[in-house]
Amino acid sequence: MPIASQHDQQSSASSSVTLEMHTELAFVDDPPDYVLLFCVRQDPNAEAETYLFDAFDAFNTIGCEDMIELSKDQFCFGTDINVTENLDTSVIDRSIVDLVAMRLMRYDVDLYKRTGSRADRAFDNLLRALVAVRTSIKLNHGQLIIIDNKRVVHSRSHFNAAYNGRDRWLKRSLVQRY
Ligand SMILES: O=C(O)CCC(=O)C(=O)O
Ligand SMILES: [Fe+2]
Repeated sequence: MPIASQHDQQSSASSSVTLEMHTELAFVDDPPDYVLLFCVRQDPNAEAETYLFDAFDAFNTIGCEDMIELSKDQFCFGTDINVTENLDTSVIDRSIVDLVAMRLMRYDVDLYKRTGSRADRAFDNLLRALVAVRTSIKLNHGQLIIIDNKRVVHSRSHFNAAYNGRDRWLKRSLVQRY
């Protein structure tokens, strides 16, 4: 739900800013496999839009060199503001793409730490390819979407929040295979 103090931050409690493109928990060793978003209440003006970006489609349009770059253990993602655990954010040894499984391991525009190397260009080229395959959904009450977190990047438009008990309300679950 929107929280006034986080209205313009990159958090799921924001509302006045676009929540940037991400997969869940990009900064952990093994991010969750699925994200479930259940809409308890849509925003009264039905402005909020959830955007989905299928990496399988994006992979088709980026070059081999970028794919190889993205598969190297050389990317660093910081933790997000809702994570209170003391995680080490200095890890620069994560890959974005698993080339064998053709899976997207992680992606987060806000948390990505640039290094000024060739890796940044591959990150940006993937961003362009993802943006080109964007689809969207306006979740209505009672609807649930299940997002494959190792295939699909998601984000959310800005929307109006009134903090009057009638704001948009989603419940999120993260699911891990074992
Ligand atoms: O509000 C949305 O539609 C998506 C929010 C989101 O990305 C999340 O809660 O992880
Ligand atoms: Fe999310």
